[in-house]
Amino acid sequence: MSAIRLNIKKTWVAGLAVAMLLGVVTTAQARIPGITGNAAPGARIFNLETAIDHIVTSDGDSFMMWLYRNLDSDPDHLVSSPQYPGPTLIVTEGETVTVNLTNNLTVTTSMVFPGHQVSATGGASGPLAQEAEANGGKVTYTFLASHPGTYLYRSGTQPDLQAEMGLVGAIIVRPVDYNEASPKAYNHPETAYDREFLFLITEMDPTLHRRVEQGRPVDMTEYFPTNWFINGRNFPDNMTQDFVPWLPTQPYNSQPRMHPGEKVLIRLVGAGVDLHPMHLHGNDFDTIAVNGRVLESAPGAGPDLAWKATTIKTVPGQTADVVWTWTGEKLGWDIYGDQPHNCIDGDADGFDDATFEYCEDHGVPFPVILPERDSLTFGQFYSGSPFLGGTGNLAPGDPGLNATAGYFYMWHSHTEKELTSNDIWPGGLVSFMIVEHPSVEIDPQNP
Ligand SMILES: [Cu+2]
Repeated sequence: MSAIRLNIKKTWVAGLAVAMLLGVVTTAQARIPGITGNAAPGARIFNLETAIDHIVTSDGDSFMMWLYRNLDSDPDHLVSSPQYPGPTLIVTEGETVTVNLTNNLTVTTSMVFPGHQVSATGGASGPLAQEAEANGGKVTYTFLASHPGTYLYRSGTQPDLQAEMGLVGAIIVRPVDYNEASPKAYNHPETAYDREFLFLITEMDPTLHRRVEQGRPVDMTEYFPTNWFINGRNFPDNMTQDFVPWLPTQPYNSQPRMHPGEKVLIRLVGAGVDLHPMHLHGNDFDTIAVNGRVLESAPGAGPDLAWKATTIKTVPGQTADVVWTWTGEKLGWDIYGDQPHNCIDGDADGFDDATFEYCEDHGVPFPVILPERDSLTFGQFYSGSPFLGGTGNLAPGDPGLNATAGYFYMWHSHTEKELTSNDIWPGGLVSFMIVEHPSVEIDPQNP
């Protein structure tokens, strides 16, 4: 823990130094971790296998899973484990996508790619898709990534059971003119964003996993989930970084961070069997697309931004792209406190250009007197358990939990039993958007 804390402090100091040196704010883009496969002219080829492995949950439990594993080398992160969810497949509009699946499970499986016209070779035909035999069967699926957007992939063989067992993942199709320095979700300027995050939502019934592990029959009419996941992790595990070694089969976090004034794209994927009303505190958002199609009143008109909401249902099998921002405007107090600022005159929109500070509130004190740090007795975590963090006292002046002094907005399911892991709080469908001071560097590879 202390090493992590030190790194955060070093990052903060380095970010501040860079910002002061340049006199500007760095605008590096956060991106969603995933795999881009093997490129061929106009094509992307992915090699996946299914495998049995285990995940851990935030209440200290573990589950046997059926998972996808990337068989290719990954230039960014060497994920050699099977993973929950499956690797996020990142392709570009117009590419022909090929997925070569090898099935190492003891049951037949297959893959479906909703929203795409798929052809398949190998295996045997099943009710929904071409199926790979148990113990080494192979199928090749091919489709054209015809539209940019956010998509789901999952098992097409007994999907109520196999998707629950872990055979799910996301596909991101970049627009044909995608530019990492000024990204857009779709082929329209009003779908531009500064940072993007994926929230793939699933749920899990512990009893079902025990029965599968023990080879006993499963009755899906008795399905009763008590664990909920964002990108394969429960809260608070989802707030730690991507690719931490202690979660080898759960590589992806769901920790949004931003600077004031940035546009944040959230790609929501309903990958389970239940509806989840996801509530993004802090501001209304615009829903710009559903199922990889822009919500526009005429082709090419761009998103119709009339649908403002604070809560969106993630619907099983459906995806939605929402854009959220936060500026601190008209809060009535200075969000930057005694942090460095540069709000001299503001400009026509009332914001300082460099920091996005709302100038009218500059210097206005927070309306409540906060306790002095020395009056607070909590440490970074409960000390005394190797499961809950380091032991010992915080160093004098250590700010503890919120080392970068960001603003935390809870983003969570409004079905409040889903804020637990098997009836234990904290857990389930919770994350926090952290709004960081502009001088705090956000690692674009790993927010
Ligand atoms: Cu709430």
